[in-house]
Amino acid sequence: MTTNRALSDWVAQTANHTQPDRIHWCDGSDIEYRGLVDGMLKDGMLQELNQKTHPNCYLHRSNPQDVARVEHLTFICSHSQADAGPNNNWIDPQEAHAKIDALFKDSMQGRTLYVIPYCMGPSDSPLSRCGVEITDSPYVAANMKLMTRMGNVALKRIEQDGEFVKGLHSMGDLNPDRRFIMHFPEELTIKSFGSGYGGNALLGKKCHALRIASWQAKREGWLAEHMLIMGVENPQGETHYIAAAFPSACGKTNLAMLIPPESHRGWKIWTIGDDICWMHLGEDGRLWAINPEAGFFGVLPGTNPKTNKNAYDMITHDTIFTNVALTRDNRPWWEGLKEGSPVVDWQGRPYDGRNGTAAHPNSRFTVSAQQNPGYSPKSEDPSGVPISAIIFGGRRADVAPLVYEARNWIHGVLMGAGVASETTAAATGRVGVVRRDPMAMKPFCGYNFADYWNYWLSFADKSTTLPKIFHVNWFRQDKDGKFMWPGFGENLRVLRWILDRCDGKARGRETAIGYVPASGAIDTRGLDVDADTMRALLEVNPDKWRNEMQILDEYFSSYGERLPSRLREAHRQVAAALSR
Ligand code: OXD
Ligand code: MN
Repeated sequence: MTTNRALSDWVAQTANHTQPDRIHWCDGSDIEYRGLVDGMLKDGMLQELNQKTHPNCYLHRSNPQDVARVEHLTFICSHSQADAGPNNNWIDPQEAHAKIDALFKDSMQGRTLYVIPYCMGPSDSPLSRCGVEITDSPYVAANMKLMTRMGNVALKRIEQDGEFVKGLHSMGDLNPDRRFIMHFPEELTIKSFGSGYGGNALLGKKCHALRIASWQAKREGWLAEHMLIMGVENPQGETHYIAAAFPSACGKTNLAMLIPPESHRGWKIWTIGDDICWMHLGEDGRLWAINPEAGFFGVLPGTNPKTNKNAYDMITHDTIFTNVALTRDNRPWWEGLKEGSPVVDWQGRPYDGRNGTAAHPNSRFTVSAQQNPGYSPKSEDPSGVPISAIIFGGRRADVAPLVYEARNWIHGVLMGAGVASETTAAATGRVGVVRRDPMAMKPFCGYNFADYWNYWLSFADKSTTLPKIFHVNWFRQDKDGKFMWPGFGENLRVLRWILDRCDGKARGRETAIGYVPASGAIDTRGLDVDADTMRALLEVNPDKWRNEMQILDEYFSSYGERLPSRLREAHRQVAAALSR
């Protein structure tokens, strides 16, 4: 089926080990997708939704024990434990292979083995990289068709390039005690067993495009980041591009698809990507970004025409819904939809409000990016787009101001390394506790964070035209627990200040932690946010910040001697400024 010997040998060995009934090489065609869907409708893996209101939309109900990423079962198996770092779970690669290979033995009996060649990024871009996922899940194959450039187009490139990331996946019996997501960066290999959940099973996404790619990027001189990419077009028709990192389920998809409010006629937002960003240093010293993905695997709760009209519109057809509730007329439903009401919950039980939420808090849609009304044609540009500003953000009820700007690249790396956020339902575990999530990469960096920060810092030596770095917090609350900033479309006002700062046009006020907008520098005309609230949103409280820097210091010390001295020094400077 392929001229690439390494690939055909690997498929043969895997089939021999896992003993599937059939082997199917995915070509990526629409006919093939239809066949996958029909097969799953027949065996109950998918269920048809109301085809009048939602043509070609289907519901998948996952095993209730398998609804999110499982960070405690995710491992980076580099040769040296120090290379994986305190930020990752680690097992010796030999031991890891032995452990997981034993689980794969005969695991595909009675099933079809799908070979899925995929390309992360435009298939003609030198910035793209390919992979092949072997899986026994038709749900994974169908999702990969929506999420990546999949099939013949990728196989052709693999045959030209020779190199590809190997990803082996089997559902096993979905027993959480026999579930592991293992990464072997030095071998460009992923092995994932026992979960069908997107982040654990669609191996092109978190496993390849972040964990393996972050390691590969360091080796090759680029950056693989957990960032959305968006274009902001002003009324003069000029578009500037922003890359923004937020922890999971903190609104990256909403920001990437922002609809300008009424007060901002003439502005337009273009979406390049909502989750992952690969950036390369161009000859002009700027960072050029591509979205390696071709689709969205988005969080549903909270999505409605007010919060994200483009997402709401794009998922009315040709979409796979996972773990949503159903209305009486068989339409998908989730909390925050603001229309209809559920009669069946995400587990297929009659909904009576007594068994928790109707949709799972991490219920998802999978859809091709082409369906987004704001999809940027630049997403297909092999050169990518030049990034003017990098934004870091977290979900913080307190401490972090609405927006502030780093003094320089090194300070910006400190800002990114200091990201902390309240946890969400995207991963198993408690929701709402503040945890450190540097660059929003805590679950996704494929190597030691100390080395990763050092690598980020090294860009300061390579270019003088890097993007400016900012931090935002849309989630600051007042003493009654009410969000102070309206968010959503109004976030454009903050993006405008950011881009104007990049252009040297907006006023900033220097504080110990960086520049915040000077009074009146953020346009609040027509907004129901008074001057006192604005002051509170931009407040930098020295006591709270001294405490924040102390906690960050303790966190940094867990990286020991490997912590880059430039980061230590940047931290010392901010701490000193706070004590003045
Ligand atoms: C995601 C995540 O699914 O970050 O994008 O969990
Ligand atoms: Mn994500």
